[in-house]
Amino acid sequence: MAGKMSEAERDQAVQKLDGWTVAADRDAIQKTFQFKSFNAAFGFMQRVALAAEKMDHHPEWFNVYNRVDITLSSHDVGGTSERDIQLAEKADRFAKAFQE
Ligand code: H2B
Repeated sequence: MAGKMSEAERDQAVQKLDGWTVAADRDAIQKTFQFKSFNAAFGFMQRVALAAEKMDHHPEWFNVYNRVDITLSSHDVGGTSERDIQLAEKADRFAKAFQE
């Protein structure tokens, strides 16, 4: 189980990700994904859900129509961990497939 990242570690890792930012009000990372349709958004969510379940690491998310807001944090360590970064990278990869 990956430990909590320091602020510096987290900020550096987030900069390497595509479009993810640190949440304003808590130690978490977030990104808004936009798709062409609800179908594409929900397809993406299903793909992320399967990966999340496999990792035993689950997103906080909100969907309306073609938009999916995702917040990632590691509740067990009370902040951001390497697992959040890994899930963010996976989400980015899956999103590309549903945005083509
Ligand atoms: N997801 C996230 N995002 N953070 C966690 O700390 C976490 C989780 N813990 N999914 C897992 C499940 C924990 O509740 C179980 C008991 O391992």
